[in-house]
Amino acid sequence: EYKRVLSEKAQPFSGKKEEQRRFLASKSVIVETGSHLLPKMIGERINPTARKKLAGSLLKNELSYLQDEAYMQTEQGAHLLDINLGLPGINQKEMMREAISLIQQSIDTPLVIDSTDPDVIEEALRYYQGKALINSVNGEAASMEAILPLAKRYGAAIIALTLDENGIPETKEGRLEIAQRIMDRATKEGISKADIYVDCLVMTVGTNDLSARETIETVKLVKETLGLGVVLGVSNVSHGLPVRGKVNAAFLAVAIYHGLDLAIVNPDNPDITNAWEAASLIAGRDTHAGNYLKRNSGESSAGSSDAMGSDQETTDVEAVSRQVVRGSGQIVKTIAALLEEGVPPLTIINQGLIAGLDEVGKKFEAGEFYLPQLMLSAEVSQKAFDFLESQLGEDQKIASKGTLVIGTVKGDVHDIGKNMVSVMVKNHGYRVIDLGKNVSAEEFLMAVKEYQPDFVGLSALMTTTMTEIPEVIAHIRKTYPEQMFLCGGAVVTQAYSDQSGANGYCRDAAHTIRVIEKLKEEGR
Ligand code: THG
Repeated sequence: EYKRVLSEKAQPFSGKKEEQRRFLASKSVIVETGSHLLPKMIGERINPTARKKLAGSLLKNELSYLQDEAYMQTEQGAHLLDINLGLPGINQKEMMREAISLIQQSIDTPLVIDSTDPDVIEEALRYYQGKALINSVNGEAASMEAILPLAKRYGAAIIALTLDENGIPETKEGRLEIAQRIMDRATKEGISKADIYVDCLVMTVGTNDLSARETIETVKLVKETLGLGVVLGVSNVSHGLPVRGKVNAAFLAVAIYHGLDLAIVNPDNPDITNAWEAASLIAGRDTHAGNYLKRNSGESSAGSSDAMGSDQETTDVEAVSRQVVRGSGQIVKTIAALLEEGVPPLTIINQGLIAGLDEVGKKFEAGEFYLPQLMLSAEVSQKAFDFLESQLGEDQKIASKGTLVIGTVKGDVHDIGKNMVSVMVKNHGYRVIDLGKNVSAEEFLMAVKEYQPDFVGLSALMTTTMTEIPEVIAHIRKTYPEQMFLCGGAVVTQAYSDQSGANGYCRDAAHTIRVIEKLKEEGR
């Protein structure tokens, strides 16, 4: 059984879905890769050519430095570790065997076997427990003949370098052709397409302005036409330049946006790990910002626990409330079981859903939860409400606690805050009529006529549009002097709300619920 699963489940992504899922593994950790998943970092530091200190220790036959590097890179966020022991003057085969054995005794991180010598690669594969990644094979016949049968025999995945006896093609078409050649040969050998990662080859922008662009274009082309995984040795891009981290980080971000599966990087560099986190989020590869929040807020994402199967818990009403807090997709299943047991829907709503939302609201106000978590909980409880409604007969419909007409005032097109309020209020058992954004005073008036709401919510996010708030209130009160108003939005303050004649100022979605309940209490 696997102790940890570093990967996520397949998840929605606007880009093209891969045909097959791809995995690499140690004996206890599986890493799933894919252009819609978090890109995975391969720690590059076990490489004596580039790191003189490591070279020195290996020449003295000391492996403790190597072991420390393996451990530290894992701590710093590496999902995989590249093991390169290419150093004149050492018995590489023997050293590889010892290094693999030592590392996998103490560290769970799956390994990437980096050697040009097929004998060394085979020795590593024999001792490695898991699904390794071979770094690498290239388009030369001799390389393919030596490496591909090894990959097949040991069930390993391969990195396919897009170069051959003629060197590195300048253009993306040239590199694609080599990738295609290696793929054809590998599949003939019985290797799955899911086990091939194409290295599109990074060259320094220090000598050619367009080299990084060509590599990114190659990534796009390989993904589109071959549907293979893609890997890049990121730090090559800045060779010969000062302050290399800046260049590496920007390049990594662009590559991540275009679907890079694996990045060979130094995870000790915050430029790199920051770019990795943020670019993954921007690229839509970090579900509900789970990874970003985990690394930047102490609280882990609500949704991330799903993959761990921790939702298999007792079915009681408190479980529903915990699932709202966590944003668990299992909630409908739990509610179905509770209904089956005869628990009344209203109990599920009040002690489960609403209790959970209150908790989320508190965490948000305390700064422990962030917007993506609030959104996720709102989505999950909306799903739960819809399900509960669908299970009730016509005569049993849940009585609404009241009606809110809400909209963003004229001239203002920012509606994220308003949308949050809308969902939260709906989830608390109110009917919500959302008029959208850029809503005129006249449109608000028409809605009041039609729905006779308990509250009208006015949202404004800009200083230039917030002056609409008192105008709308005055306009409607000409016809409905008793109408209650709520207002809020980035620039709106309690003082401005009072001055505008609103009945309640709402700081955020969670606060809105409290304001509404208080106004209702007072109205009785
Ligand atoms: N593709 C594939 N494999 C690769 C590469 C690639 N393996 C090797 C290399 N490129 C990626 N690995 C490293 C490892 C260490 C360093 C860079 C790349 C490194 N470089 C510092 C430098 O160049 O300034 C040296 C620092 C030092 O001397 O300590 O550390 O592209 N498939």
